Order: sequence, then C-alpha cells, then structure tokens
Amino acid sequence: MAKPLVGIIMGSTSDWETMQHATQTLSDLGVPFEKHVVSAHRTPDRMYDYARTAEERGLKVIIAGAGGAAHLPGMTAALTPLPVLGVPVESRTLKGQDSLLSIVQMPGGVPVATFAIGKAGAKNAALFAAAMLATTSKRIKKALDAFRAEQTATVLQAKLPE
Ligand code: RP5
Repeated sequence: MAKPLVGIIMGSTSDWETMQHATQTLSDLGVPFEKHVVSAHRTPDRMYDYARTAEERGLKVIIAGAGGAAHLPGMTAALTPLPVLGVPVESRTLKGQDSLLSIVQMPGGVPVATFAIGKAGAKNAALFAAAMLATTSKRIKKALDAFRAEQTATVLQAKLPE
C-alpha cells in the first residue's frame, strides 16, 4: 500500500454514508488515502493529535466531513498547515444548512475550502484534492484527465427516454 496522501476524517460513523463517496472517488483515481472517525466534540484529543501530526506523517491534504455544529474542519484547519477541504454532511433536522454555515463561515486567517452539502460535496472534495496533487504528480494528472474525458463522453452519448 502506498503512503496516504489524503486524510479523510469524519465526525461520526453516521457520516460514512456521505463520506464514502470521497473514498470511492480517490480509490477510482488511484490516490492513496486513509480514513478515520475523528470527532471535534466527542474525541477532541484524537482530533488534536491527528491534525498536529498530519503533515509530518506525509499527508498533503485533509478532507473533513461533519454535520450539525460542524467544528471538525475548522478546528483541524486551526491545528495544521495543510489545506483542509470541508464537506457539510446533511443533518436530519436542518438538512445540512447548519453544517454548511458552520464550515463555510471561518474567520479570516484560517481557511477551509467548503464544498456542497452531501454526496456531491464529498465527491467534489476528493476530485479537488486529486487536482491539487495532480499539479505535482503526472500519474494522478493522467487519472484525473481520463476521469474528465470519460465523464464528458458519457454526457455526450446520453439518450433521454422516448
Ligand atoms: C457530528 O454530529 C457528526 O459529524 C455527525 O454528522 C453529527 C451526528 O452524529 P451522530 O449523533 O450521528 O453520531 O459531530
């Protein structure tokens, strides 16, 4: 197994249904990643250790998904110099609007790149991470270019029902 370049973390096992779309996308592109449940509220010490050691362990980018009072992406960004991509998970009560606003509204100085609520956000965060890595990896660039070409071909060939 190659050393992980992307760290995928999520606040709860209940976020997996959404975040699996990030892992699937990275797997399809052949980008090595690791995945863990790290809760800002329930396991703050784990979050601290994870974020503090991420760079020295060789990670290049972190994707953090959380729902509700979604502090994980922002707190992780506060603890590591690595770029953090935030995925707002769709919450049951407020449909992820709470997650989105609590991830996107970071104070100036501590950025979190914030994606769409739910599956599309998880998928796009993975594609974005791959695009960042593709600036220095020909192999990942080739995989990403092939993905884009295939996506375009699929849409061009699509037929609507009669
Ligand atoms: C957040 O609380 C998690 O990211 C999750 O989206 C939400 C609910 O967690 P569970 O109560 O389902 O574990 O920390």
